[in-house]
Amino acid sequence: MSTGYLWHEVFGWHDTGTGTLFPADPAAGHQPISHHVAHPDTKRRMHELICVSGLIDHLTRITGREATREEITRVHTPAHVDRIAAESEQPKGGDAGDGISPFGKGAYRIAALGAGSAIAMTEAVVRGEVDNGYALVNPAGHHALPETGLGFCIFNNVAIAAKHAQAVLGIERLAIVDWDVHHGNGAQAIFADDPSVLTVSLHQDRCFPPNSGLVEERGTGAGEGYNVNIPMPVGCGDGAYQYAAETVIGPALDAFRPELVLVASGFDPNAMDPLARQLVTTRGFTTLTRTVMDAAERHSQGRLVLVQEGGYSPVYVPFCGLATIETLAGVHVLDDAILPVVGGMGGHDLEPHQRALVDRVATHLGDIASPSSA
Ligand code: 3YP
Ligand code: ZN
Repeated sequence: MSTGYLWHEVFGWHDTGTGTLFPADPAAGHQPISHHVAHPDTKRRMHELICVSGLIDHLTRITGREATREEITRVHTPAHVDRIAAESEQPKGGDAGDGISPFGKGAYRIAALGAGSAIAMTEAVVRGEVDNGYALVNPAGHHALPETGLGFCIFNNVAIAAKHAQAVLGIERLAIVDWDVHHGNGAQAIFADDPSVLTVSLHQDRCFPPNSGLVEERGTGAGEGYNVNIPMPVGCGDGAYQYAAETVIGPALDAFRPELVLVASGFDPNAMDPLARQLVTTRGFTTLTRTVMDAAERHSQGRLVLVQEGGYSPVYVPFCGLATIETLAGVHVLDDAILPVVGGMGGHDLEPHQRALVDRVATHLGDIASPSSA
């Protein structure tokens, strides 16, 4: 068993500015602040815990590279790539596209390194250099659409890796599971009419993007049935997440039988996150990780690649990431120091309204065909 791991120091140099969600603007009442909510220190702290805990000694370091323009434009329009490149040359940088996603000078190359790192980890797994892998990239990617960035995302790292796997690595059918607490709208849109890519998003109901990620969004044309949204009600803990994993995520992967599983791994369902209202602990992330590992074992020769998305608690994200990668690697090096607090708070038992939502999603899984049943 070997697990790939990737982080690059320059991911910690992504400059998100001195606003928190909106740019600093004293006249509008937006006081400057030292840290944007998506400041990269949260992910850097996760990397440092992976090192200091000794988990790093159980992992195989994979080296990333910048994605090429050709690789990025498998997903994004040339106009989007050109705009990011041009704003990236400006002394004060620019914005990914929605006005709340600022970036500093030079961000193009950091974002290209994020996308290229997702590609590099996917190559390492598909070529059998490692069994599975975790690419701790920054900035995130899962909201980015072909023509624009959105929600702190510049390029859609996971979608770019998926297109690369199909174009270059000989993979025909793959699944993208997105457990970031916000909707995986990017992959949903990019692969909407494509039945060769199953997209499953587990997120908080209508959290972000606004009104996105409803159960009824199920893919279009030939892709109908191959997009699965699980819009969890606010206040879901480990029990609700476990029920969603065993009732929808595992069975959807069993129905589809992908050759490769990619995960958009956000830790913002965590119980201390400022940008959502879920209660998940390391127990929940461990359950999610086991669920995709077991499915990849059954259908994909274990080929599983996790790519970092959101997560905004500088205190808890490092433990969530540690537990996730420990699970991938089959080792335990350090207990979750926060679990005695957040794990004992209540809210972790499956509630009837949570069960009802998950059961409603599960009624649609019969539309997913695997190669043998197609
Ligand atoms: C963008 C503005 C409000 C919520 C925020 C979501 C960013 C994120 O973590 N997406 O996965
Ligand atoms: Zn998120």
